[in-house]
Amino acid sequence: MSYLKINRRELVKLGVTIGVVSALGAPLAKIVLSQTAQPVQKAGAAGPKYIPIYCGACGSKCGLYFVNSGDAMYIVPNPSHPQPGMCARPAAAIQMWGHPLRLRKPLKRVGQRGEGKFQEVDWDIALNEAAAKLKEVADKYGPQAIAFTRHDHMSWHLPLIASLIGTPNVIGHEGTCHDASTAARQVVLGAGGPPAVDPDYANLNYLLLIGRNLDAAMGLVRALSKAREAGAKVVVVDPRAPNLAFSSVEWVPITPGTDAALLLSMIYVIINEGLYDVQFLKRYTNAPMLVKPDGQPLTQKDLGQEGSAYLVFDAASGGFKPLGSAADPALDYEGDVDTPSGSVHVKTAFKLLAERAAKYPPEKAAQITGIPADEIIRLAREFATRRGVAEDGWYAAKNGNEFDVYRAILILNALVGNIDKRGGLCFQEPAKFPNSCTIGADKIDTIFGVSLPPLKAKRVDTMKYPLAVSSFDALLDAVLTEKPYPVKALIIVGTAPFHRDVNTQKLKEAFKKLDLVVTIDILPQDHVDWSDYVFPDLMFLERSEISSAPWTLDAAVVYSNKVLDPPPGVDARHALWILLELVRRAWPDKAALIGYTDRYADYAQFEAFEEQLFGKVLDYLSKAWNVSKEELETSLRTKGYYVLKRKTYEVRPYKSKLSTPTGLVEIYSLAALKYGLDPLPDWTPPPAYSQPKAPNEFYLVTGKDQNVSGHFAFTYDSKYLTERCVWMNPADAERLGVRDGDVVTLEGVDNGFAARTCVKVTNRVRPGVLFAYAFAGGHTSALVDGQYDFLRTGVNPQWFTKGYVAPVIGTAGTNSVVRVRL
Ligand SMILES: Nc1nc2c(c(=O)[nH]1)N[C@H]1C(S)=C(S)[C@@H](COP(=O)(O)OP(=O)(O)OC[C@H]3O[C@@H](n4cnc5c(=O)[nH]c(N)nc54)[C@H](O)[C@@H]3O)O[C@H]1N2
Ligand SMILES: Nc1nc2c(c(=O)[nH]1)N[C@H]1C(S)=C(S)[C@@H](COP(=O)(O)OP(=O)(O)OC[C@H]3O[C@@H](n4cnc5c(=O)[nH]c(N)nc54)[C@H](O)[C@@H]3O)O[C@H]1N2
Ligand code: SF4
Ligand SMILES: [Mo]
Repeated sequence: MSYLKINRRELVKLGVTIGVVSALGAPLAKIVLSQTAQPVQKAGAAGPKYIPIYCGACGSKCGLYFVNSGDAMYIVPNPSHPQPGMCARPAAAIQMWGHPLRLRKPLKRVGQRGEGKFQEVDWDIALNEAAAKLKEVADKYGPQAIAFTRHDHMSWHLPLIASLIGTPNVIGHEGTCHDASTAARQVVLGAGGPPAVDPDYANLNYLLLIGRNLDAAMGLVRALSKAREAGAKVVVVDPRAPNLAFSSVEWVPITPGTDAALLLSMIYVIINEGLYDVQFLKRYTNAPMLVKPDGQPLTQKDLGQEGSAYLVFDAASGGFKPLGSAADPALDYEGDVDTPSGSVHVKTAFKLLAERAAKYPPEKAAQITGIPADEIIRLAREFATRRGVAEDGWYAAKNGNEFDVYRAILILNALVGNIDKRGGLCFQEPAKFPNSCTIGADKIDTIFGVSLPPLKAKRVDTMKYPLAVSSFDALLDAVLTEKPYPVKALIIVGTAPFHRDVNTQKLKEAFKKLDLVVTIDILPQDHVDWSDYVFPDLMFLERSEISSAPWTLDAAVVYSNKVLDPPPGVDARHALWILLELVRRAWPDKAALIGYTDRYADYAQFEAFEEQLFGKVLDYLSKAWNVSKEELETSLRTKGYYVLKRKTYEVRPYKSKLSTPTGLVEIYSLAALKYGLDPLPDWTPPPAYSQPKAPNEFYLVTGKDQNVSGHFAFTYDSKYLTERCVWMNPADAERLGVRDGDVVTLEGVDNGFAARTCVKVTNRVRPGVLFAYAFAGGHTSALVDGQYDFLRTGVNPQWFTKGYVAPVIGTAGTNSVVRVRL
């Protein structure tokens, strides 16, 4: 198709000038819309031009069309896309694009860190100065003293950028997001991040959502609606009612931090009533594995035999057999085994799980969770008899005890044998999407085909939290204590630490101590005020991108076309260019290793580099899947996606082993044991905060819904759509004498921090609990002007957190306990 050959820069020409007024009547800056008049349908066809993009307003990457009808621009869902949903945020994307507060020029700090005083400087000046400082830090302390933090944006590129510099420290958001659920998926299922396994939403019969609201991934909501039309039941367990609870969904309000007690109690009921899938447990899990009193599995070595296989008791032969080879492995064997060093008392992992669950009979769990015992019994029976699937978690950093919650969730799915079956908890077909670089012990392979020297240092976070994907708190420790080694420069790309991370005070101390803070963002978030150099980035409509599709069980790649240039007055540049320019200006020889030369100092030339990189990804995928590069490219650019492989059910663990130590679903986790953790889940009172004691002390829980995210908070719509008051149950309000709209003081019980906020009295939150949206309130940047003062109202829930981080897992606790003063 000929239009594919046209340079995209030529496609994105500035065209019609339209004054835009938002749906809510708020005046916006006069917006000049780019006329990306490149038709996606055949030349000559009438009507609007649908250009496939994917949404960049959160990490879900829902498939959308950017529509240019000639005199209007809007965004609609792409119904044939593997992720065909759309929420309120992309609806406001054009508003975001022309946002009056968008960062417009590179900024250089002129006041103290935290003051938010800047002067606008030229790109060359800002890049040269920041690069010189980076080089100075690397020369003095070694390249590992430079660290990056990120969310999804640039997460694919940053390992390569950091590897060029020679630092391992790319430390993302996961410590306050999915570290705990990912660690659980890893040890129980041998799987990775949130999309690696997911409920088969379209085909499930009964869905249990625990602390998950689904406003977060619209494609899943669409898929789930199919199942609900066919009669599926949905239960949400949450201290507050998320939007989903406005439909026929059952809302089970739970006391925060007690989910593991509920789950273990459900496991207790299912085991006690014999509602579990015996064959699945025997064949595909390590439930029959025999465990010694010291917690270690019994092996052939213990019996003085050759080999090191884990052993089970085979009821068919009456002897001990290696796990996986017994005709009838007993689930509930317990007995004494003769070994060369004496008799050892062993029990099956299943028996140990049953004993653990027996600590939580429904009456006991009811006291802990606040959910009546008969409801727990009903939920357990429904779950087992309706072949339920319990969602495996996304945002998991709430109370500090979530590793056990998510292990118990995965075990619950395994108990009813609903793993990788149609309608069950399924493994995603891997898209085999390439990495920008693969970091090995003796070399780093890059997508450019060149290898880089190995890294000399280890990441400061995974040294401390070996099961973490990332744990930003460890980076703050390295800054503050210079241990395990000093970190002196931080580059913050598309993430907002003051609203993301716990312990605001510690964050400020670390910011003060750093030699260099660089921010690449689109808006004046709080941390901008603490930065030395601020670089304005493109927003997602202004760049093209390729990615694997996260929220489908199929293997698919998705593509987003660049559809707009930055509006006039916004001199924003691609974050990859900014990062590569920092590298090139500090270490031209290192940048040259991947062919990034001074030619690209001219930003107009950068698109050629981007195209080259896109070509490398296409080459890789076309080889990995044996599809023609042209077919792939055409589909991506014109449809926005390419489905590489449809989901095939019942492969893992039935036909291929899992990457757990036993190759099976591990209800008894050998990986946890290795790290000195309890191999079975248990409930512990939430370590992230002190329990509320006085009548005016409340749990403060947080979350999102479709109107809420770090940058949607900045839209004028958000002023009206996003509640910036804390939610309080009417019973509590009456007891305290608080009326709807009253302003109260919240005081952190663990850190004494106090702030004023209004109260929304609503029965959408459980008694004893307050709810506040993440990211929406309590913004502090001096660059937020009067028209956006609503951003300063409400509280930032992070202010009240203790800063707890769970050992080994690295997950932080974003919930807290606050005292309400009138
Ligand atoms: N609209 C919107 N969508 C997003 C994002 C966004 O910022 N805005 N961000 C994206 C990201 S990064 C992620 S990780 C996903 C997250 O998607 P989800 O995991 O669905 O996360 P939340 O939307 O925060 O929902 C968490 C829920 O947990 C509840 N909760 C808090 N404490 C407890 C507790 O102790 N027990 C139980 N059972 N529930 C509790 C909260 O009330 C909240 O309803 O969303 C993604 N999509
Ligand atoms: N209390 C509480 N804390 C939480 C959560 C919670 O629910 N409650 N959620 C947790 C979770 S799940 C996560 S993932 C983290 C998320 O925390 P963040 O990563 O801070 O959240 P985002 O909303 O993704 O932040 C987006 C940042 O990127 C910027 N941005 C948006 N688009 C672009 C772009 O195109 N380019 C660049 N360079 N910047 C851009 C925004 O201005 C903002 O600074 O917060 C965690 N912290
Ligand atoms: S859930 Fe909403 S914000 Fe996230 S990618 Fe989908 S449409 Fe965009
Ligand atoms: Mo997240």
